[in-house]
Amino acid sequence: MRINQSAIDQYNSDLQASHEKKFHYLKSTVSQTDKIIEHLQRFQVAIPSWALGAGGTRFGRFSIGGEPATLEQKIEDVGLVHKLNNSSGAISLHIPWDIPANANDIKSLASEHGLKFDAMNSNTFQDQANQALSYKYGSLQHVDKAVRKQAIAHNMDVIKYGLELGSKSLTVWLSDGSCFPGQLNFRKAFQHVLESLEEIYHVLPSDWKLFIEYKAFEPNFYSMTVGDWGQSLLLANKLGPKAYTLVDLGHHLPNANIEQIVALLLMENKLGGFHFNDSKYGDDDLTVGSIRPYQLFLIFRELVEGMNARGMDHALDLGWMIDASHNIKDPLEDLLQSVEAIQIAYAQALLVDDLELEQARAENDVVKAQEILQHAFRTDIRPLVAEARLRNQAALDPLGLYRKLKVRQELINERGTKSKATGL
Ligand code: LRH
Ligand code: MN
Repeated sequence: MRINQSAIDQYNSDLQASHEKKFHYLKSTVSQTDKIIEHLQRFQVAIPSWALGAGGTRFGRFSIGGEPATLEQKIEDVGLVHKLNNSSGAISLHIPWDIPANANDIKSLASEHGLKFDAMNSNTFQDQANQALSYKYGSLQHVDKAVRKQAIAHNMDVIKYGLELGSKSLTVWLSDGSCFPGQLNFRKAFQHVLESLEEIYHVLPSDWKLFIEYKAFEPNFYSMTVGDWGQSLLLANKLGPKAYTLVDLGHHLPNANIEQIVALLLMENKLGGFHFNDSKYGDDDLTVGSIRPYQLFLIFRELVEGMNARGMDHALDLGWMIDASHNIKDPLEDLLQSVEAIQIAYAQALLVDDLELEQARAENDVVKAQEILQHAFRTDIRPLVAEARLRNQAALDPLGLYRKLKVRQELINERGTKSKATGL
């Protein structure tokens, strides 16, 4: 299924008048709107290839119909999201779930949809049918050198696929760890992971980045060998300048101050990118901004301050990716909501007057500092985000148009109700 530009233009013209009214009122109440809109127009968030079907838990999975059963159909679905919001111009592949049969064909199909290939993801957290050695007790940490070698070789294969597709980064998330006290020699496990990553780092192309994604628990429930930002940073520092940490918002212990972690990793120039989602308890992989929108805003405050302090390009110098799993929502609607929530948090963060805030901090005027932040967070910035889309020839209301065009029903008509997407 494709969405024509004329459908978007027609839809926008129906909404134009009410949009203009809201946009002009907002322009009259906030300064530097054009600068913020320019930032929003350049800001692209990559879509995970593994979040285009119905996710599930060990308790069950409820299909939604019209799921993409092939890599080509996954690219088509990300293309639909990108056509509607013109802010999702990249897909992040997971190997072996998305091995391209013919890289050139896949590359040209992606460019037809205006898509690039973001970070490649390796997978040594599942055993594949034709796999010689099991990852039951870990992969890069494993006590058996042969298992580590197998996992290293897999990561090198993933880099090869990425090179063919034009990707520029590899994300390594390890499920490695232990479930019971006594099971693991923590020092040896960490050393094995470091030595294994050194072999992978050694073959990483010079213009690539290696993202080391940490996670506090699951699927191991006593220790994770790359369990927090400190362990990820330790590895990234020991590996070298191409290695960075990756922050998945759902991978922290309860009440962790993620915005502080982000501030410090940026300060150390070791923040590589994000897996945006939201959660109330564990790695719930819920819609971005659906549970803790204020935390998301505070994280973007630290991102804007930290990136400005380093003269970084907001749109290009960090990996912006979503990592979600959809148990009950239509995946494409969920992704449209997530991109919107990210744009809103980013725009509100840009609204804050940095000098005024620093002045309040210098005077320990705690009340004023909070008022400055919450004024931005309580500003309904959505007309600005919509205007940025309008200037990018996207839909003023992507979700509204998605529903008006009955996209899910169209996909079910094309693919049936039983098609199943690879992924989680
Ligand atoms: C692990 C994770 C990782 C992916 C997987 C699909 O929880 O966040 O980023 O490999 O989800
Ligand atoms: Mn993740």
